[in-house]
Amino acid sequence: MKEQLADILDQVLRRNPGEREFHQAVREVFESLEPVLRKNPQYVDAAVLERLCEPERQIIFRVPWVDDEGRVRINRGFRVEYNSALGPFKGGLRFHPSVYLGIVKFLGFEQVFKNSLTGMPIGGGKGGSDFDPRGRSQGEVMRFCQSFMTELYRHLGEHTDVPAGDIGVGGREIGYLFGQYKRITNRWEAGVLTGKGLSWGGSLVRTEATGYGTVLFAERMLGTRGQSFDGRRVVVSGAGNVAQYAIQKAQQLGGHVVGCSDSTGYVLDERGIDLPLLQQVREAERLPVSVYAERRGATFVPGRRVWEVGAEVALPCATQNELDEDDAAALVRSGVLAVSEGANMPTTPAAVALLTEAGVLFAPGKAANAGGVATSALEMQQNASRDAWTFDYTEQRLAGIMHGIHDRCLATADEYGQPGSYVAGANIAGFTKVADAMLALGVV
Ligand code: NDP
Ligand code: 2IT
Repeated sequence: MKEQLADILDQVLRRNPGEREFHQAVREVFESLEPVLRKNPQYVDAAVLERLCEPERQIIFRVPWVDDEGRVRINRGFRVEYNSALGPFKGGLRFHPSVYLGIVKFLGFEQVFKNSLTGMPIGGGKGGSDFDPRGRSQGEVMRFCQSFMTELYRHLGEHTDVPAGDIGVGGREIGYLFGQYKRITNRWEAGVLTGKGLSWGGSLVRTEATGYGTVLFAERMLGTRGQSFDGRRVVVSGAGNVAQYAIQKAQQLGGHVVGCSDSTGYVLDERGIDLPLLQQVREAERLPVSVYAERRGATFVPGRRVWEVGAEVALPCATQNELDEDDAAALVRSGVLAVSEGANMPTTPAAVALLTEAGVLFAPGKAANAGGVATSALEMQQNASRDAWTFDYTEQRLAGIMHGIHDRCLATADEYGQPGSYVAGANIAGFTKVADAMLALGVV
C-alpha cells in the first residue's frame, strides 16, 4: 500500500509541476491514508485517490479593469471547482498578489476534506485572483469585483458553486460581487455567495465564525488535558478577519492575548490586545498594525514573526507556511501547550513534527478553521428557508459543529491506531466521507 500511495503521489507531482503548496497539501493528507486504504481496498479499486487529486473543473480567466488614472489593468482570475460529491462546490475567494493556480488548488484540496468534516452538505472549491487590494481605492476595488464576477457568474449558482471570502475578500468585496451577480442574472439569489451583509441575506456569526471556531476547537482540545484558556498567554498571527475574532473569543474565555501581526511585522502588547482599537486601525482605516502599536503605546517589531514572544496557546491566523521549525522550537521553549490553525496550512510539515514530538496539542486547519465554512452552510440554510436566526442560536450551532469535529477527529485517530493525532483524525474522517460518496456516485 505504501508503494501504491507513493506512485499516486509521484503522478500528482509530475502532472502538476511547480505547484509547491498543492504538493505539500496532497503529501500531508497521503501520509495519513495508508491504514485507511489497507482496511478499504474498494477505495483503491475505484481510483478514489487519483480522482480526488484531479479537480472536477479548473477555470482561469482574464480580469480587465480600469484604475483611477484611467489605465487598463489586467489580472488573472481563478475558480477551481474541486469536488462536488457531497454538495455544491463551496469555498472562498482570495485576492492577494501571491495567488496562482498552485495556491488555489491547495486551498481547494484542503476545502474538500474540511467541508466533509463539518457534516454539512457542501463540496469543495476555491478561487481568487492575483489582484492586490492594498492601496486601491473603493472605486477600483468595486470595478475589479464587477469585472471578476462578469466572467465568474456563469459558473456559479446556489446549487452549483457558492463562493465566500478569504484573504483580501471581506464583506465589502462580497457586496460588490453579489451586486454584479444580481445585475447580470436578474436573480436575487441569496444562496450564491456567503459572508453577505446582515441586511441583505447574511447570517449573524458568519463574520466571527472562523476565529471563534478555532478557539472553541482549542478550548475543547485543552479540555482533554484538564486545561483551558483561562489566564493563559496567547499569541495570534495576522490581524484580519480570522485573527480578530480569534482574539475576541480567546479573551472571552479568559485568555491574555499579547501579540498579533500582519505582513509588515508584529505587535507585542503586554497589557493585552485592545480589539476595538485594532479593528478601528485594520477594518475602518485599513492601516498596518504598526499604527495600532503607535496609538496604543505598545511595541511594534518590524519584519519578524510573532512566535518569538512565546505563548501557552498559539493561533496562526494569517497565511500558509507562516510558522516554521524555528518558530515551533521557540514556542516549545516558551512552554506552548496548544497550537490551533485558524489559517490554511500555516504550520510547515517540519514544524508540525517538532510540535507533535514535544507533546504539544496540534489542531490542523481543516478541522480547527472549519467553523467559517460551516457557518457559511448555516447561512445557505437560512437563505433556503428565508429565515434569519439569532446570534445566540447560530453560535450554539457553531459550537456544536466544532465540538463534533473535535470529537470525531479524536475517535477516528483512535480507530486507526494513532491516538491523540488530530492530523490523522481530520485527514481520515474527512477523506472517508467523501470517498464513500464518490463510490456511491460511480465513476463521474
Ligand atoms: P484577511 O485578509 O482578513 O487577513 C489576512 C491577514 O493575514 C492580514 O493580517 C495579512 O496582513 C496577513 N497576511 C496575509 N498574507 C500574508 C503573507 N503572505 N505574509 C504575512 N502576513 C500575511 O484574511 P482572513 O483573516 O480571512 O484569512 C486568514 C487566513 O485564514 C487565511 O489562511 C485563510 O485562508 C484562512 N481562513 C479564512 C476563513 C474565513 O472565513 N475568512 C475561513 C477559514 C480559513 P497584511 O494585511 O499586511 O497583508
Ligand atoms: O478557507 C475557508 O474555509 C474559507 N475561506 C471560508 C469558505 C466559505 O465558503 O465560507
